[in-house]
Amino acid sequence: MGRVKGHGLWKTVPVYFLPVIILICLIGCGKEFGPGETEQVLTPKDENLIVVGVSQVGSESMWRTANTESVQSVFTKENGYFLLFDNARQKQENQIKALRSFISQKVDYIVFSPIMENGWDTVLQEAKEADIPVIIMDRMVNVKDDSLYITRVGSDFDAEGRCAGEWLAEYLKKQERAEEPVNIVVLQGTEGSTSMIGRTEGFNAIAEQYENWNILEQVSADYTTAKGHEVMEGLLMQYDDIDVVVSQNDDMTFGALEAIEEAGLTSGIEGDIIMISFDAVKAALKLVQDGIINVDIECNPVLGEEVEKVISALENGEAVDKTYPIEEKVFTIENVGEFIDDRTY
Ligand code: GYE
Repeated sequence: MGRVKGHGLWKTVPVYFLPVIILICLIGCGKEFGPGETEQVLTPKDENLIVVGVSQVGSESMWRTANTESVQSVFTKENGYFLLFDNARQKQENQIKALRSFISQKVDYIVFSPIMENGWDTVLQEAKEADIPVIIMDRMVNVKDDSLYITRVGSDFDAEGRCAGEWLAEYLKKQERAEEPVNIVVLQGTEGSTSMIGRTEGFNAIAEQYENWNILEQVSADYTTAKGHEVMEGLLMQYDDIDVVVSQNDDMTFGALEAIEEAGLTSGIEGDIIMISFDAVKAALKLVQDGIINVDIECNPVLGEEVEKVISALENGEAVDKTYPIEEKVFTIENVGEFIDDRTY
């Protein structure tokens, strides 16, 4: 009674130990990690590896996948690193959990791309108290004390938004539509994220200069194709006179293009709607080449190498800058041919 039936050792194992045994097996066998859970560090110190905890936003877009690959290809054992990678699946609470787990595992560095700007003061203070340098990648944090992070490696999203506005102004001029009323809808990225805020503010700063530009709506579609489709479908039902769609990433653009087609409309150079996109992943550049997307503002996801340079500089006791700007281009049918073959993502 009260014992597992069977032979040998099992006879001596009390039934109430079973859940513990199952748990040990699960921890031992599992390779998949849920949100906030990270792979266990075994003995990286013995191997003299630098332990880097990376907290990623999610896998919402092609840009994000390319960014993840860039980080994973740099922080390898061959390069002297032990990478702890966590995917927060677009939830800030998962990201906070991941950061706390990195702190308790005493990683050497934390690298993270914050889902949204606000809400990081406490956990970053904890990292600071644990003496763990934090490097912000891609989106930014809004913290009172900027000593809570060492540096940020990422794009100037405001400049990207301005590029989109400036391109539109030039395009309308060339088309001799500069004086006509222009109705614009904006598909925004994840609410409260730096890339969404910057691209919105940058574009609006240019739009304000043109009285005939009329922004009908700015709606978040969370940087995904599914939401881009859904939001665009709604907008097309609401308005029958949309001239321009500004979609803050390519994935939402793909969804919006589906909705436009379903509504019996066309986009691009010869189309009914001018399509402006951001990121410039290869699949979108093909659509630029085909004249379906008018312009794609580049946002470079290949940030791993730059982040690694910061860490090696810190390892060598060198000073690092507070920001690392990234160079970016604007792609239209005129220049896309020169670049598309080299695009790896
Ligand atoms: O544009 C989008 C992604 O923050 C720059 O996030 C990043 C954005 C990127 O999911 O595709």
